[in-house]
Amino acid sequence: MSRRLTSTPRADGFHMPAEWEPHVGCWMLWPERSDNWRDGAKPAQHAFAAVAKAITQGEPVSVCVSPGQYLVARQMLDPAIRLVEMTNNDSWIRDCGPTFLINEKGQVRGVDWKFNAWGGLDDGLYFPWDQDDLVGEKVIELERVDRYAPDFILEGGSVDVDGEGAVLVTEECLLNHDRNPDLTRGQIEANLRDYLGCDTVLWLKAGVYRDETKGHIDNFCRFVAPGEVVLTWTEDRNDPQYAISAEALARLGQMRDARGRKLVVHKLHQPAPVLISAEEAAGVAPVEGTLPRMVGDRLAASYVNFYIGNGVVVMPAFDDPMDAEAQATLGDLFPTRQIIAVPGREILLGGGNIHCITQQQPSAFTHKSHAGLQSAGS
Ligand code: KQY
Repeated sequence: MSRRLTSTPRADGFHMPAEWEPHVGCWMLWPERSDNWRDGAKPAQHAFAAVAKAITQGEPVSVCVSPGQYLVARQMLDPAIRLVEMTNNDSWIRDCGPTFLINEKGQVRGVDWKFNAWGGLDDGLYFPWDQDDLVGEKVIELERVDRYAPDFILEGGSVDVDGEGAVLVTEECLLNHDRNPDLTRGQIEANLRDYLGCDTVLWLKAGVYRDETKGHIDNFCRFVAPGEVVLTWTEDRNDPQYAISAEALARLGQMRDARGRKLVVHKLHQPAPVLISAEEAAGVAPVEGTLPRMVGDRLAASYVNFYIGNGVVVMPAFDDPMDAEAQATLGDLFPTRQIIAVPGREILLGGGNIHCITQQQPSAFTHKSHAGLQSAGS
């Protein structure tokens, strides 16, 4: 059974662990809408299947799929992957799914945020989003964990935690008029503290150039260890990304995390600009209310959009000379994990990448704080 709780995770001793902590599994949603994914979503489905297969090397994967796509997905996905029938509007479970929390006693709970498709009626990316808004609650119920459901619009890709009290966010996203226009910066910070169990909110100004989420941190700057972050980077001063990343680097240099550490910043050089081709644009069915895909539009390609799974890091590749450098950097940062590069262009064409289509479920019983109890046999 899953109860709706009216207290807060912070008051109850729960917090969001870092992504590199152990997982019991990973959740995904199956893409199908032809107004966002080209060619009836077939190329994207192959890309999602490759991501799911890579993650299964270290943890079980559950893919939620609409009734009409069940047999298609079953045939395309590795047999080890669990399929769960679930109505949806699109496939970005990082953003519409739950955020799982843990406590020191080996318990897990979920936060079921409100979701408005990255901007609601004002400038959301599609309409409607009502089924996506139910995904968090449904996943939490399937896992039979208790649920917090704050009156707060938040996408999982707009926050990144170190599991030790710090959360990274951007002003471009969290303070955007299209998310929680009635809340002040202070009230938004209070919600992050209360529902992620964090102490320190670290604000960057903006995210990746032309990111349609309007500033998601998970495409721009992420924790890779306590006190260490990766930042998307370019040396090309004529690229609009340069000023954004340089400004972030300066801010990061002034910050201290919740434990008082200065941050070490690792640069991940972006690939050459990825532009939508004529063939790609022609493959998307334009629908009123869905963000159109126009020839020549630049996509927010970034290597920062990787998933940290048990034993693996799954990163997007763009068929670019920088792919190998990014893979080597991530290998240095995660020396105990296999770095698996999966083609990311088809996912990027839909507006995000590997991190955006995945949602980890942490394992409280293997959490470091619980290790003593475990070895004592309880
Ligand atoms: O987290 C993301 N990057 C999701 C982007 C949504 C795109 C919808 N077209």
